[in-house]
Amino acid sequence: MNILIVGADSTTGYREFFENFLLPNKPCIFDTSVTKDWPCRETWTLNDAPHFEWLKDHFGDCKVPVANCNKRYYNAQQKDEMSFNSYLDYWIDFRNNNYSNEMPLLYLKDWHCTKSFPSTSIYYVPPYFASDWLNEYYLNNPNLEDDYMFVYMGPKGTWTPLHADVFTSYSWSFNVVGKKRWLLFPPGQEDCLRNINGNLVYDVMSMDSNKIMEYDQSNNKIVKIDIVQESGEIIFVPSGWHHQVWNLEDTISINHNWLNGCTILNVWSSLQRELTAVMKEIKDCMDMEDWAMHCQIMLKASFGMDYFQYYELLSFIAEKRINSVINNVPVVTFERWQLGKNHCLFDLQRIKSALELLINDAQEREISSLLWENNQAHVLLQKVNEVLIV
Ligand SMILES: O=C(O)CCC(=O)C(=O)O
Ligand SMILES: [Fe+2]
Repeated sequence: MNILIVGADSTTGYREFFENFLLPNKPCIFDTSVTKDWPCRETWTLNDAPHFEWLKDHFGDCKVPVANCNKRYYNAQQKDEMSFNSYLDYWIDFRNNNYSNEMPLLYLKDWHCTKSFPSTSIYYVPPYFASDWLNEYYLNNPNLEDDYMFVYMGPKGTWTPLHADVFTSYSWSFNVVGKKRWLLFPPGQEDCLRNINGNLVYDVMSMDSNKIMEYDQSNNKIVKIDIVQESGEIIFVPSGWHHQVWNLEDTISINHNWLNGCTILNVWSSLQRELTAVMKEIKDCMDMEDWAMHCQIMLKASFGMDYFQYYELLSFIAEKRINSVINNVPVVTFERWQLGKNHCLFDLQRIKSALELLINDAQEREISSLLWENNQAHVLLQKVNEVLIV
């Protein structure tokens, strides 16, 4: 059963987006009006195709991560590094060879282009995505040398297997040029998209021909959104929605993974579920010294984040919001947007719930002393409560 995606444009207000999409966790597509003054729409494109010369001149020498769409590596595609110049040479060659099956199908993915070229003006983060704790945390901690702001580029036919985003985060994705087909499944529907071993399928098209796209094994209709995103449009992918994506033409896109107060408890549930799974997997070694620490290391490897980092993120955002409310100064994100007092109080409410859940869980698992010396988490919770009470 196809559900329709709702449209939005530059007249959509932040509050409208917050109430209609962020809080209810529903996808939407913003039309081209939102991105009309973005520099990359001019500089990165020529005659509705990638501007290969410009891209080579500006970024050619750097190394980029490239996935081979025909080589599976666990539930993703095998990735290697190559120089951007060689990747573009391959792409030009592939186009000239009419996208021949004889050639590999290479997709440049998860490239931290803005981080590598901070002084090149490429795009502006729209106001709708300004409350982004993940990138706020990383951009303010440059020593961590990471962020969740990416560029994807690939010829017609490149694709991304079925997945939900890292940490159950949101993503927003903008087509600089080209078209993408998105299949989006609301949370829970992924249970209809498993193979006989209970693992998520890698490619939904590999499932029992088209039938699986309409009905599951029990003959229930599968709910999905099947949509083509045009050049200049932005799609908002909500938290925990599984999706598979195809480039229908030569396509360049820019995307961020992000999370905030609306979805932090989803992130928490996934983190907690994953730790439980890890503990179960290695319960045989429970007597081992440092077992609890070992579980955190495995959690970091499988989920991308452990309890230490989750707490760091909460505490960083909490301190910034507390400072903002007490000193009456807005929080500025992406050097552009100001989060006012109400926003900060909303964030603190959600951080309070998240901290309470974390503290209780750590107590139940008897890992509080592993996570915190001197009761830091309680002290932070107390500070948050004091600001919320005033
Ligand atoms: O564009 C793609 O190939 C995948 C993008 C994606 O999965 C996302 O933005 O969450
Ligand atoms: Fe994704």
